[in-house]
Amino acid sequence: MKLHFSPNSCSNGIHVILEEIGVPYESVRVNFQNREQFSEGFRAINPKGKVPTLVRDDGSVLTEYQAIAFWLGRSFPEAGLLAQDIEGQARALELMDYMVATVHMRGFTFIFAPQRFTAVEAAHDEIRAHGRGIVTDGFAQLGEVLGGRDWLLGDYSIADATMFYLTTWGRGREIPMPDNVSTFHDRMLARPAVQRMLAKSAV
Ligand SMILES: N[C@@H](CCC(=O)N[C@@H](CS)C(=O)NCC(=O)O)C(=O)O
Repeated sequence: MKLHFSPNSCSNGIHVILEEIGVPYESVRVNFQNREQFSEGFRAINPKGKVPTLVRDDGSVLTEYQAIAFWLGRSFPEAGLLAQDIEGQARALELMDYMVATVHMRGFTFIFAPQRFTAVEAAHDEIRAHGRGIVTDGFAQLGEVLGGRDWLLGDYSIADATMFYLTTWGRGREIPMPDNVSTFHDRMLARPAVQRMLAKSAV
């Protein structure tokens, strides 16, 4: 397998999942600074120009975060990163969809890239503030799900690897998060798989 990733992006979550699984894979950096995601070479692999992009051993390409995480969880059950039963799988998808489609796409993207939504510079602060509201609410909701447990669904899962990329961004932007979410982030940082991912993706 080959993961096309960009450091400190949402591909960090998939990168962690691959490290947790422990099978051999190659990681290939897509250099956003050079706008490599828009290059002909990368577009030939993923026409959407996004990471994470996973090239599987049969050469087929899988895109979209939740699909990749679900496929990895199902394909490597021995790693124990996804419940075997349909209820547990639906709960993992429910959480990941909220984290990626809402907290990331409707929250952090507004904070990081308001210029994508309007060229009117005077409106950028308002767009950023809107994003911060979505993210702050997101962390509060995720904190409710986590409660007093170590991991979102009880057992460590693909959902936790996903929350880690959001809490990393949240720490970077000093976005308030409930204590249990902040502690969750530190718990993730202590995992050897996370440390390996951070070392491999350091630029
Ligand atoms: N819906 C996509 C979103 C992925 C996404 O937004 N990736 C960002 C990095 S966090 C990206 O590749 N951005 C490059 C760009 O938009 O130019 C997914 O779930 O995989």
